Amino acid sequence: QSAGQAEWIDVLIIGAGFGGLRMLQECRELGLEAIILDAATDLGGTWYWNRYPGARTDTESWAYCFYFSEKLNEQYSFKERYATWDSSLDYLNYAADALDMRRHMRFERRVTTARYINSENVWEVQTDTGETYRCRYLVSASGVLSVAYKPPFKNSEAFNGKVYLTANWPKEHVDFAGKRVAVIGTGASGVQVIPIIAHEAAHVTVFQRTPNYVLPARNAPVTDAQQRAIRRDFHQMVAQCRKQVFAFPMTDSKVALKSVSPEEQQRVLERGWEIGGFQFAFETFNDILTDRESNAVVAEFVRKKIRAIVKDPKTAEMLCPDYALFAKRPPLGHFYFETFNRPNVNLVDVSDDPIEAMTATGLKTRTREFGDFDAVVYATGFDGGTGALVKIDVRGTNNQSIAETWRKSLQTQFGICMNGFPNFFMISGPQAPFANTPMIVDRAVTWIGDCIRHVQASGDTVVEARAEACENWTKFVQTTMDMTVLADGAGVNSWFLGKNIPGKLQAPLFFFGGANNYFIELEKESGGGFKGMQFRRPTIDAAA
Ligand code: NA7
Repeated sequence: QSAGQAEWIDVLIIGAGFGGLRMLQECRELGLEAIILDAATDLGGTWYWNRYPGARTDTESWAYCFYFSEKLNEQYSFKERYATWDSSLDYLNYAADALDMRRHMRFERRVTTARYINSENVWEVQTDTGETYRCRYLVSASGVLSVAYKPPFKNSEAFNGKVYLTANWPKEHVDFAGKRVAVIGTGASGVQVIPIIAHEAAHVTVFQRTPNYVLPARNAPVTDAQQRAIRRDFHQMVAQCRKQVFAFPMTDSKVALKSVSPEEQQRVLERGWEIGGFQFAFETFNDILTDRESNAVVAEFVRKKIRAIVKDPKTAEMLCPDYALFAKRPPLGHFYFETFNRPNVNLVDVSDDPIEAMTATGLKTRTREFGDFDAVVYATGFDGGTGALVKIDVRGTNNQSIAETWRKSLQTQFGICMNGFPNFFMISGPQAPFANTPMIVDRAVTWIGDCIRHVQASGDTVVEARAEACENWTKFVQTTMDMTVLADGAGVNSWFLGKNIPGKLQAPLFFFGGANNYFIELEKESGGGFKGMQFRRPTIDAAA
């Protein structure tokens, strides 16, 4: 297809999840024509794909929303403390209809290439359906965790039973009744799916490589009184999220664990454990992520809880992590540890005896064989942060590819834009915070909108991050990471550091200096006239 047949659009957005929809809204305010392309058959992003039983948010539902319209949320009823995947989809569908967004979305189109043409200052984008688009601004809202990782076990086709991936769950109901099921992986997805499958299946064997600090979610229905309070306190909630280190609707403790007696430490932690959720980590003490000794006290508290819940001492020990709490992302559990007390559930530790191959009836580790399974569920994670964009052939000013660039070094300005890739923005790109996603998205999109307004006001048409600004942000991402126990993730396959994907660049994929501080940095940059950005006219190609 020649460029002559390309469709022109001011802004092309990749991905119809929270990020894409929020960006569409911003484009309207900017007066720019925008469309969203998505590979799925419908909107939803993460919540379109991750429809496994038990999938839900780990952020309170009423704070996992669009923040730009109080009215939008006023007319919506949040059902539970944590929204299930279908409730999240319901909310996104409700918002898309209420804001008449659907006509700007095109589905079943996977973006395959995106090329910046210097002389024309346009992005040319192609899809797997053979369409070509040309746009002034290209915005990726392709997701932080959208490319599923399935370990390449030998003979993976050999298994005769059913194979499921939590990150690409079938739309049809999967019936596990009477079935013998293997689940591989005990990250946030495994922790959610295991208790539900265990209720239904004849037997579940859980293959665990690294145990996790699973914190009790303490889910509950939202009562009418709570619903009224949610509506009444909307602005307070938004302000609270903006001030919190992970953009959650909670207030960070001002007390250091070290500053109080051991008795007081236990009392506060007990209370946090009862409240559940990430309040356990943030509303209790303020030095859990930064002080190794304080962290060790909390880690031991969780291990004691695991030993108290899980009746078989050997299983309990296998479930106890021995690294710093938060070196890996702690999942929220819905009776996760209790599940191991069921007679139809057993745990297999594969940390020193890795899974190597599939067989007709199950799998083989280096020294053992496990068979007799009707189904294998992979809950084995994602190629996080950079995965989705690396899959697209994105090329910047010198025809350099994003994948090649990131193989050598990852440098961005706020995880939003890069040097050498003009008029290209990422929503929740690598080096942005990993936190309450809709809030990170909201702040990033506000910044992108302001940046585009700045372009429009300046009379220039090209904007790109300065190399020096990207270097500075990258250093800041590393320094702040090193100040926390998250740096310990290097030893425990943390996907925060790219450690879970063989051959991937090992670097912090996220900014952990605090979502609250991130928002301040964004405002400083936009309020100060975007000093880290370069605004100019298009480069005229000498050969043209
Ligand atoms: P995670 O947190 O990356 O979990 C993946 C799990 O799969 C984890 O327990 C891995 O063990 C395990 N895994 C991966 N490869 C293997 C092999 N080869 N053998 C055995 N076990 C393996 O992904 P999730 O989907 O659970 O959660 C991702 C995020 O999505 C979550 O934090 C939320 O924010 C939403 P490992 O720990 O690497 O030893």
